[in-house]
This record gives sequence, structure tokens and C-alpha cells, in this order.
Amino acid sequence: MTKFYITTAIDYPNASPHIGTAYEKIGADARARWRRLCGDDVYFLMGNDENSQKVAEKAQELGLDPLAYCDEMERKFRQAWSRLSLSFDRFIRTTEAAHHRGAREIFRRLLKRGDVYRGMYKSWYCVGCESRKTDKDLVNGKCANHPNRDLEWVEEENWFFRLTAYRDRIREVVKNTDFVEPGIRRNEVLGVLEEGLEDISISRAKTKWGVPVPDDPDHVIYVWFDALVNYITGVGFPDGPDFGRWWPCDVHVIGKDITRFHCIIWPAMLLGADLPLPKKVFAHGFVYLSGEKISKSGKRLDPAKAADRFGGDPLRYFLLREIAFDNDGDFTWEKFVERYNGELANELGNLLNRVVNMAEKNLGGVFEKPPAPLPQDAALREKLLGLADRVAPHYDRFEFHFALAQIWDAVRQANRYLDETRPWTAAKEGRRDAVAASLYNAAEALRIIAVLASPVIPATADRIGEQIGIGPLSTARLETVRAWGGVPGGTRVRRAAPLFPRLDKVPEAEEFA
Ligand code: ME8
Repeated sequence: MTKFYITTAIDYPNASPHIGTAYEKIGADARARWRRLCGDDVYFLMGNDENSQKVAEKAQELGLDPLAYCDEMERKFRQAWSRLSLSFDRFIRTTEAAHHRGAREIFRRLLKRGDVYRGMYKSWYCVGCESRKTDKDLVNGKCANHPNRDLEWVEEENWFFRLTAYRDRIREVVKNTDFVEPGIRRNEVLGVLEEGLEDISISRAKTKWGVPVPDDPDHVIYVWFDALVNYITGVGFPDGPDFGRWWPCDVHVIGKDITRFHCIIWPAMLLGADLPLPKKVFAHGFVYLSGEKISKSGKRLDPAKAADRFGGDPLRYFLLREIAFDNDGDFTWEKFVERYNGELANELGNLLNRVVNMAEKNLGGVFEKPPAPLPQDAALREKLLGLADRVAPHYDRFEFHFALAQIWDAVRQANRYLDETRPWTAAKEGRRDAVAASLYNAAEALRIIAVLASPVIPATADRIGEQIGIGPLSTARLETVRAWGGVPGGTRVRRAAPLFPRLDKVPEAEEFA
């Protein structure tokens, strides 16, 4: 069985998840679910980046011990993620002892190789970014990403990593392979590599919260250096039995703002530790809220609140249908309601309603294998049986919007099939065979649509399966949608609440802040 190891960025838990961080997790989840559907043995890692200064600051602000604060935030994150049906296999926390051990082991390996050395660090530091800033990064003396925060001037002797030693090897990989995607991010990374690198400081003397440097307990390891290591400690580095099975990772899914860490520093750390590089880093775009930047302290949309009201699937569907994953995009409630009422309620929800209601009314609620073909069957069957091949390349390239466009094309065709075969007229005219054929084929179309849409709307796929009487579909396999006839004759429908009750007004943004 092919293995597929996928990760997301681990989140700073100094605030609850927002719609932007949720977007990343949803995209990675859709890909993980797609690979499971294809039969891969999938390992999907997510988690929280707890050893950061801003987490310690937040805990202090609340008068809490940082670990107790992180425990509470883990609960919040898990709750939000479960409302969005995220199917991660493991949720790592970088305060775990096993993670500390792994981070220290990487530090030791680089030290042993001679690529970690003592040096004098003098720099502006933005705790918001947890990153050093040079004069050219500043706007009016502040970090461009965190204009409301004061920068810290840090001047101390600490430990440095010889990043410069790895530049040429990393440049070769980035230039000659598809290690970094999409192309726009690859070019940015290449630009940075062309400009030249500096060695980086990887410890802090004045901070107490973090992973202690081996044999130097007065220093903690720089948070990014420790955070990146989660991708290997999450699968058992250094001596866990499954490490060799999962590593190298198939894809790290991250946001476009953290490519330098993942595409330059992380590969250098791995090369220095004699470990294989991940196969790919995919950097998605940013979500804006009605055109404005989302921030943990300012403009925000709480995905857990939105999922409580509308369900996780509509949010998942909207984000992945509206915004191309490699690009930036905008969330507005107007657009959400438009797609919800149009594509989810009127098109998919209505297709299911029509099939289930008409089966109850005309067939005693039981699907029968079609006694005789109808002239419209061939076109419907051809469309649906070709759907898996049309969506596959899109799912595998994180082009969820294209995969969904193909699937909704099939939803519309299935609705048209009902319009054209007119089972209600056939019923009135006593042509029972025609009624049975039409509803059976529409149910088959629904089955295939549900399975292929399940990476994006898993709970809906299950509900469709339940209502057409064949049970949950989010764990089905791809082979099942390459053949017609998966709904057994004699299957009884089980009508339940409509999938997507229509929304009659645009929600107030404040309710979800
Ligand atoms: O960067 N739209 O954590 P984080 C889309 N702990 N994605 C967004 C976004 C938005 N508006 N805002 C943030 C960190 N993200 C580090 C990562 S990994 C070893 C350490 C993305 O909580 C962001 O790009 O600030 C990142 O990939 C993820 O959310 C977590 O952001």
C-alpha cells in the first residue's frame, strides 16, 4: 500500500483558530481524505506551536502558567477542528517531552557536524512573527505585519546555525525540481537564495520558555528551529519504530508567509542532520475578510461559531470552491449565502430531496435495479463514470475549485436527467418501469457524486449515503465509483432533514467575530 504523509503548519495558540488558519487545515484535510479514498495509507499531522514567546506572553497576561494555558488552548483547537471534520491522525504539541528530545537531537547533530557555533546576535526581533527583522523589513520603525507591536532589540551571545553552508544544495533542489509549489512561491524562494543567505541565530538567552539547548540550560532553542522539527518528531524521530515508514513527508501544507522557514531553513537542518528532504512544500494563499487582513487580535471570523450555525461542510465547501488554493481570496457573507443557497441547497440538496421523495411516493421507498433502459441513461452514466478521472488530477494538485466545478457539473446533469425522464409524469401514466429506472439512475449519480465530493464535504457524503439507504460514503474507495450499480436493488430510502436548509438572510459578521 502506498503511504502518504501530509502535514500542516502548527499553529501558535496565542489566540483561537480563525478562518485563515482553518482554510489551511481544510485544504490539507481534503487532500488527506482524497488520498485515503484512493487507497493510500495516510498519516495526517497537525498540532500547536507552543514554545513561542507570544504564547508565554499571552499566558502571563491571563495570569496563567504557560503550560496550563496551552492545555486549555489545545482543547479549544481540537473543538474547532472537530466541528470542521478535520481527520488528522495525530495532534502534536511542541511541549511534549518526546518533541523536546527530538529537537535537542537535531541541535546536537548539527553541533557535532560543526554547523552550530557561538556568535554575537544583535537584531530587531518581532515577537508577532517570531522572527528577526532587518532595517529594510521595517515600515515606520515597526514590523510591516504587526504595526501595533513594538519591536524588541536583542543583543546577546547565542548559538548560530551555518545556514550559508547549505545554500547551493538547496538552490539546486528548488531550481531543478518541483519541491516548492506553486511556481510563484518557488520563484520567491529562488530569489532569496540568489540574493544570498546569512547564518541564523537558533537560541535565546533571555527567554526561559522553550526547549533547553543541550548542555547549555541557560539558553532555549529558537522557536522556529524547534517548531520545524515537529514534522519528524510527529512520526517518531529519532528512534520511533514508524519514523522510517513515514519520513520523508509527501507534502508540507503551509501559508505563503512562511516559505523561507520551510523551503530554506528546514531543508538545511535536514541536510545537516543527514535526513532526507520532504518531497514537497505547498504554500497556499491568504484568506481576507471582506477585503481586509485577518488578524488574531483584530478582524476575525471564528470558524467554530460559523460551523455551529451552518455546519462544517458549507464552510469547507465555500472556502475550497470560492478560492483557488494557491491564490489569495476573499470571504464575504454575501458570497457565502449565494453559493450555499445556489450550489448546496438548490442543486445538491434538491437533487437528493427529489430522489428520496419520489422514491417514497412512487416506489414504496425502495430502489429497484432498472428493468429497462431509458434513452437518457447512457449520457448520464458516461458523465458519472468519467468523473473520477476528471477530478483526480485536480485533487492531487490542490485545485479543489476545479474538482468541485467538475462535480457540480455532474450534479446539474443529474438534475437535468430527472427533468428529462420526468418520473412524476411516468408515475401518473402508470409506467412504473420508467419511474424505477429514472430514480435508480439518479440515486447512482448521487452515490458517485457523494463519494467524489467527500474529501471536501465528508459529513454531507455520509448523510447522502444514509438517505439513499446505503450507509456512510465518506470512507468509500475510488473503485466503487468506477462502476455503475453500487446501489443494490431493494435498497430502502431513509428520508431525513434537508441537507442544507435555505438561508433567507445574510448573517451579521459581528456574530461570528
Ligand atoms: O506561522 N489565510 O503559526 P500561525 C490563510 N506557528 N492562511 C493563513 C492566514 C490567512 N489569513 N493567516 C495565517 C505559524 N495563515 C507558525 C508555523 S510551522 C513549523 C510553524 C496560516 O498560527 C499561516 O500561513 O501564525 C500558517 O501556515 C498557519 O496559518 C498557522 O499560522
